[in-house]
Amino acid sequence: MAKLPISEELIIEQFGPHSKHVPPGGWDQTDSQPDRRVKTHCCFCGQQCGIILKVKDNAIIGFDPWEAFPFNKGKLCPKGVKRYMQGSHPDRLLHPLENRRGKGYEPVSWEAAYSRVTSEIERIQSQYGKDSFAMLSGVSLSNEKSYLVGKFARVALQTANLDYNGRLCMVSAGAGNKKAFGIDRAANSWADILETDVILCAGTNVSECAPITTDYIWKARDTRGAKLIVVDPRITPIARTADLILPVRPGTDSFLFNTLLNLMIQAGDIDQAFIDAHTVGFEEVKKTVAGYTVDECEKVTGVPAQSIKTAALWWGKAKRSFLLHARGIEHHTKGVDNVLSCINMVLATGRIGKVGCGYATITGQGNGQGGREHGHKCDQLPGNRDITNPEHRQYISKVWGIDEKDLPGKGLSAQEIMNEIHAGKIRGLLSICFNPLVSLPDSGFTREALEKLEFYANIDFFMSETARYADVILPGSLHEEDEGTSTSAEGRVIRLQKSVNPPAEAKVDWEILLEIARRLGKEKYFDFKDSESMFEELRVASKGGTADYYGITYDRIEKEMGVFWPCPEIGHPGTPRLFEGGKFYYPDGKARFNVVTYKPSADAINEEYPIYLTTGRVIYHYLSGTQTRRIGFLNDQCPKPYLEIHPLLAEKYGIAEGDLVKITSRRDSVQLKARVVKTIRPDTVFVPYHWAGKQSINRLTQRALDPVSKIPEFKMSAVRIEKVVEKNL
Ligand SMILES: Nc1nc2c(c(=O)[nH]1)N[C@H]1C(S)=C(S)[C@@H](COP(=O)(O)OP(=O)(O)OC[C@H]3O[C@@H](n4cnc5c(=O)[nH]c(N)nc54)[C@H](O)[C@@H]3O)O[C@H]1N2
Ligand SMILES: Nc1nc2c(c(=O)[nH]1)N[C@H]1C(S)=C(S)[C@@H](COP(=O)(O)OP(=O)(O)OC[C@H]3O[C@@H](n4cnc5c(=O)[nH]c(N)nc54)[C@H](O)[C@@H]3O)O[C@H]1N2
Ligand code: SF4
Ligand SMILES: [Mo]
Repeated sequence: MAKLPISEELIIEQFGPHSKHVPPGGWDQTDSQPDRRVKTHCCFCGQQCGIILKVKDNAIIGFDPWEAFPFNKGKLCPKGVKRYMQGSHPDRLLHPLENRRGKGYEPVSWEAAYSRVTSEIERIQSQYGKDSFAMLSGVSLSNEKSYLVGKFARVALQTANLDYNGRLCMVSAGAGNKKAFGIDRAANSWADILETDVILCAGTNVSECAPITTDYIWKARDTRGAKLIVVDPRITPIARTADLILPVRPGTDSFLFNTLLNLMIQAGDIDQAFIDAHTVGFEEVKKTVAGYTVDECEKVTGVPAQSIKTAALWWGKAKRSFLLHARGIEHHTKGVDNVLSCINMVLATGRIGKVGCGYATITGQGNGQGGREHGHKCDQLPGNRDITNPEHRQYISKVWGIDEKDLPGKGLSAQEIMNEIHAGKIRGLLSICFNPLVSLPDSGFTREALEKLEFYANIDFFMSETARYADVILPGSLHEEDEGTSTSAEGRVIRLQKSVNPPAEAKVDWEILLEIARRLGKEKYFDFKDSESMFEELRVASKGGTADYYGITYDRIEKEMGVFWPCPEIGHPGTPRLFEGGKFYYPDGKARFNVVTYKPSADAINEEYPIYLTTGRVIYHYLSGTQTRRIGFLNDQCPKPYLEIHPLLAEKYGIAEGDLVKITSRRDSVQLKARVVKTIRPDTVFVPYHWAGKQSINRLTQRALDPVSKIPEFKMSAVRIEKVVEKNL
């Protein structure tokens, strides 16, 4: 049944305007003395900076730097500084709401909301089968909640179709890491960045997206003279301080990395002893990369030949090196290949598992690391176990007290779930901590899919754009309203402390899931009284898996300010640096080389669509923007998306700074103002993605997926542009 989502005006009328918000006690904090100071972590990115929240009554009124926390030592970026202003925002969802079909939303009792949710789950599943009801989750959630969601979907809903928003984020890196190393985590703590000589950042806007990492890179440069190489089609703030910029054409990274490796092999700059002792499969890779020449690389990637040679020389001759990458190389239909081509280079030079030598993908969301380990991925069970592996299934079934036959198998990934909703095969959806209407590609398609759902329940603390399509909205908890653990980009498991209670009738997220499970008759499997009891079960469930948390306890984390997994026993010190002594996580202890051959993007450039569009982030906003678009200061710095375009390309189309430009892909068009900058390739345009509706760049992106990781190709769409002549009104 098609539903009429309520209008923007109605939302504003009911929930108040965004961003015009003054916290209790006003902006001037000098009059308000806190009752308590709570040591916890930032709710936003995967750096998980330590922060001290100042609490008065049941409100966060400010923060202090937590200088003793070893990762950020008190430093914070603008989002961390302003995050405390969300809690008392007038848009905060305070009561369960029910959609009155075109007449807006009405508050209902929890009893009414719960009974609607459970009766719809039961109706849809009995009519169309268990898998016709799907669940989508997110990794802004703690480890405990991620674990609970995995168990809830498999045991309470008994559906195979559970996936998470990390599918749009960490999965190419995850699949590449597992294939090469047998484990999926940054190989080092960031302490090794400080000890290195060459740092290569591929497809990561470090200064805006992982701001504290900038500090590590700059320290290595200032104290050791470390060289910085940046691979990015844009000259981002970190690139402006680089020694060498490789301005790669979007989607061509594997060509570049294969060529770099070829040059190093030719120059004898590889570590044959390491390759022989600790790896498998080098000869095949060597044969393949032999076909990747500098001249060809220059043509395909657009990077000048001399820069390619310099990069190979610097990396090749270095004694110590550290490679960091993020979504710029991962958000592609061959994201996993791109990751593997980087890892091949790291392995061939043997610079991993040693002081100052390493490799890491920079995680995205707050719990982008822990959230990809404990079982809310469609193919995964806790401890990064495989849901198709009979032994893994047996082990987890035993921990959960269920019969292995009742444990669902591998389900569909996030985009595939949306495809099946669109096809009318999945009829019901429960989502928590995910805003797919803004964050999935091809949002016209996502909108059509959401309209087709027979029943949709959404757990969030704000009315996200996706929540507007829900039949029932359940008000959940902000980060500071619950406790638990999270795992940072470094692989450090840290403690989140509860600072305040959820306001009005809002509830802690996990309480909502436990109550639904109880009403579905599955209470005995969900006997949790608090986050710690969930963590205790998670420890056991992860034991013996590659992501082994068994030796980590709440107490230990607090005393040690974080523990690095794997940590298989209570007495184990944790593992800040993986692969020491060349020991990898395959039964034979060896790492795997993987043959990568360059393949072009799924969205071909041609005369009709001659320009590369890539998308990403700005420092002031976070993901789909539901949170940061509501924080006045952050929103004021960057209130709207824009089209970043080089002067040469702008001139070709008669576009000047501030002009309105229509951008059209094979899916749709949007109109945005031009920002003419010299810091981007002249064949490429960039748009940040944090906005919804007419301003959403995901109207233009494509649904094509990487065949292994199932990540969408956010970083490359073929588009055309034209100047819009604005009428004078
Ligand atoms: N301020 C802020 N910080 C964040 C977030 C946020 O929303 N806002 N989100 C967090 C999350 S979930 C994530 S995943 C991370 C993302 O962190 P990043 O991956 O660093 O950020 P992005 O902006 O997505 O993309 C990074 C860079 O990739 C480049 N790029 C585009 N196409 C290509 C290509 O084909 N090859 C190469 N080599 N580079 C390319 C872009 O120009 C961009 O500078 O940030 C985290 N931190
Ligand atoms: N074009 C383009 N699209 C992209 C990307 C890109 O680079 N370009 N990046 C992709 C990436 S890397 C990512 S990670 C995704 C992110 O995409 P999403 O996961 O959809 O983005 P979020 O804004 O984190 O949405 C999470 C929702 O959960 C809510 N939420 C946050 N914390 C909690 C919590 O603790 N409890 C509950 N109940 N709700 C919570 C927020 O209010 C928000 O509505 O977007 C992807 N989409
Ligand atoms: S770097 Fe990330 S974790 Fe640190 S304050 Fe900024 S958003 Fe928060
Ligand atoms: Mo992400």
